[in-house]
Amino acid sequence: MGNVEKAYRLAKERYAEFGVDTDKAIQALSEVSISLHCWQGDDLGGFESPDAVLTGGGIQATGNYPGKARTADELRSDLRKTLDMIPGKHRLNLHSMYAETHGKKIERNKLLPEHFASWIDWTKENCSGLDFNPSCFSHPKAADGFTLSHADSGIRNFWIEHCIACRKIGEAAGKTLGSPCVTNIWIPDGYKDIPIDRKGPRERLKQALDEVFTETIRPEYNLDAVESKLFGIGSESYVVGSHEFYMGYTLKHNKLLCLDTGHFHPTESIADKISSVLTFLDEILLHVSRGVRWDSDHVVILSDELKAIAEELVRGNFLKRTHIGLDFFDASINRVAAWTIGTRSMIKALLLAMIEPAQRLRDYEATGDFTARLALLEETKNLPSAAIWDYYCEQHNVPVGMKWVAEVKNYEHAVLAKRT
Ligand code: RNT
Ligand code: ZN
Repeated sequence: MGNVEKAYRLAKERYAEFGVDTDKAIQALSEVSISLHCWQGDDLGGFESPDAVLTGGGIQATGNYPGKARTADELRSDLRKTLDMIPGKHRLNLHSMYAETHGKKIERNKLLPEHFASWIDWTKENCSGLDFNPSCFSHPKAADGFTLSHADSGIRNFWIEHCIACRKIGEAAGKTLGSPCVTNIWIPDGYKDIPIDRKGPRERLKQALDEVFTETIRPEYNLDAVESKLFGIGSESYVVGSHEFYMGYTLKHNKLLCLDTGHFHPTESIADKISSVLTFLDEILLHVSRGVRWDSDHVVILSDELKAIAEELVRGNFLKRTHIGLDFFDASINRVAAWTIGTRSMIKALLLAMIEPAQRLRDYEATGDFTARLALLEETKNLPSAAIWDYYCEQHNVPVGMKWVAEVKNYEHAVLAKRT
């Protein structure tokens, strides 16, 4: 028996003393899929054209670490490498600007499922499903920062058509892959400085969304989500699609609300929102990210906030109603490593939540023994969870501990370094 298994056996006994079945927990963990965002691999560049407009929307990646994927094949290769470092079966989250049009310029409002055929095939081989996003930024028609809520009906209609096209692509992907595609709409619309009219753009956005969602698509193929934001770079004073706006919209129209962990006031807890919104909504989408000061998209780490989110999902039995997507982009470190760190952290957080001595904590709470509740929460923090995690990785044939870093460095030397 190797050391990893030996350590697991001991850890399993320790957890059993607290009434936790670690075998059961790792089985449950293997059933959770995380949606990996394609855009970490190329700093949100996409493949529309080499001279694509790469800014706008306040979501530009910073850093110039060498080796960024330049083509869809390179991106898929990097994603494959990432998946090899991550235990479990996961999903791919694609943006429409990663279409493969084979040199032909296709306007975003004319995109079709065929432009994503290679992605869908690849997903079938490598992932458990595909999620999708209209790209309402990095485009001349988004240059002034407004899209679906634009005052110009021509521009508004272009983005409405784009979102409709994306829902159809989502539907086709969901049908082919046998797993519903979550198509998430995020728009950058907002003002840097104080607006006079906060109402008008919101009325236009509501109307535009109604048009986007006119056609009913079967939920076993496509699920619609909308993503709010408090502010962005260049939209500090006003964002049309605020939390209250989309909360209202999703409740009224039974859509999925997307909560991005970087899109709230820095002291707000996203974990605390989950049980509130899921009291009224059927399902939600999470964009797990890490806000640092004004940036909302640092690589996810095993922070208290991440742990709290995972705890809420497990404690509330919300995993079946929550689609977990990642949303960060860092161009200052190896991109495959960034993906791997963020995804492994998300899975670790879920594992920690699943091996929490839940019953005992609930009993303490129910009997009003808040002293023991706090004491056990603290004692739980350094139970030997690392041994469970290592064993989980080993069981799933992915590198244990820092071994994955060595593998990613090899990949960097062999593949990434050759991209100039
Ligand atoms: C931007 C949103 C959005 C994007 C991706 C690329 O603030 O978080 O989700 O990051 O769609
Ligand atoms: Zn997001």
